[in-house]
Amino acid sequence: MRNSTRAIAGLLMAGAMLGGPALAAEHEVRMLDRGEAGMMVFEPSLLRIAPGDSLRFRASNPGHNAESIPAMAPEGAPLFKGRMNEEITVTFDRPGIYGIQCKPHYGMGMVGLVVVGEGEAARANLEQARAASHPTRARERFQRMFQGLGD
Ligand SMILES: [Cu+2]
Repeated sequence: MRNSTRAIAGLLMAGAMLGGPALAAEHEVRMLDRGEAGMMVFEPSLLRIAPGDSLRFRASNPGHNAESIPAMAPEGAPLFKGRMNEEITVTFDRPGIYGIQCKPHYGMGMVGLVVVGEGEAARANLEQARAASHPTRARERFQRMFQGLGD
């Protein structure tokens, strides 16, 4: 057990040093009636991930779904749409900015922002994503998330 753990750590380190595709990570996002940021939230709501990583949306509370905001997706990126209470896993292969919404609570600001990749590739659709229009609560939360990007 200890040896295999060490072997996996070694592989991860080798991948990181080569700058090549390391093992893709899966990040958990909870869909909550109440979180640290208030009512009806994805938690975390702002994620920076690597191309090829996945998000798994956990139905921590019932009555939510996760789906794309079409105006906030890189050119040519596939859109996704989970059903109510569905724990979907979405893989993000294409660098760029992605907006996520819970359809029934979009108007209450239940949105998330995912940045895939780094540098220019990740920012290719930044202005377009920033310019997307939303209901007031969603717009306010997105503004804070974009500020959180720090660039
Ligand atoms: Cu919701």
